[in-house]
Amino acid sequence: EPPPWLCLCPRLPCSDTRELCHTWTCFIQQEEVAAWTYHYSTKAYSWNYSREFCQKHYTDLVAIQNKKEIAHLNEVIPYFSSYYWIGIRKVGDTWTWVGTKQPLTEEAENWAEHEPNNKKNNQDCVEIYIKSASAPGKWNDEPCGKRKRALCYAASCQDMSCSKQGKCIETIGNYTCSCFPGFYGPECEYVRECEDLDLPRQAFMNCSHPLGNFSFTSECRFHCAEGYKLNGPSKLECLASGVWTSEPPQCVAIACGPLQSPVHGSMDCSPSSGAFQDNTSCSFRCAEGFKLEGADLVQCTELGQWTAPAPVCQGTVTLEHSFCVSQLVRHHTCV
Ligand SMILES: [Ca+2]
Repeated sequence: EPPPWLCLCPRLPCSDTRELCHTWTCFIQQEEVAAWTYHYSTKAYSWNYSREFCQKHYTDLVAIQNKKEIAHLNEVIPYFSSYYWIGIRKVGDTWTWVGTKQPLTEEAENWAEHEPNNKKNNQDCVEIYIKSASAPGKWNDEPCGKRKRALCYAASCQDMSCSKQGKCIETIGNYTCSCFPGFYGPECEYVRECEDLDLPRQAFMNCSHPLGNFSFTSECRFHCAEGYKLNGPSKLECLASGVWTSEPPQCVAIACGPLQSPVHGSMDCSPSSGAFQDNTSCSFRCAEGFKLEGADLVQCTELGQWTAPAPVCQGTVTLEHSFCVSQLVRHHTCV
């Protein structure tokens, strides 16, 4: 991993934007100069006021990523006799990048010869010798109260960049968007759409569309008219890829369970087709010498249930109890 000071997150602590920071460090790997634009004050201020100026109008005092960035600054910023403050100062006894509060590492240092010399023991802030003849772009420690121009940077990515629907990646003086799944467009302003759903027969559909009609994160729930039941999922979701989680369900007519003709009797159903669907009715008769016990007509309701259980045909002849037991007689009255 690159040293932490390379990872500059102007708005959030590094730990909160690790992925973003990692992207920014890629600029170093790609040897890009900078991921933002530079600005400077036309008046000269103390270091503290310079920082306030930068934070008010831009992002912060510059935090330098590498030698190439220093060369770039030395090229684009004009010469000013008292030079420019940058975002390093002594904290305790350690030179620190103030934006990230990370200590200055040896490989990042760019001190002029014999600096930092801490002359008179009060040189706690750092200037950059922009366009100096003898040490262009080098650093020098100076008393913080001295007046110099503020050298600021402004990050290009803002809170609303990429419509908050993508990762904002700083480029030189601009940014690009890497859209999150489900979004597209230069600013990630568009949301992926799924096909419109046709309402299945005998079905009701209840949809929510947080981001757009039949689009990513839309959800549709289904239920069926009375006498029908769902065959398939009760809920579909539109995925980031722009397809539904599955095909829509179908509503199929509800059927009642099988009915059997009573022993010593008969059953007559209409309609007489094999499946006992909604509105089927069955009537029962018993053979000669048997009496029907229960309902003589049952119907299949819209809830898929018979209005009553199938009846039994009971014998009218009374038999001796011992005979019943020995012959395993059923459907007769035994005494
Ligand atoms: Ca000095």
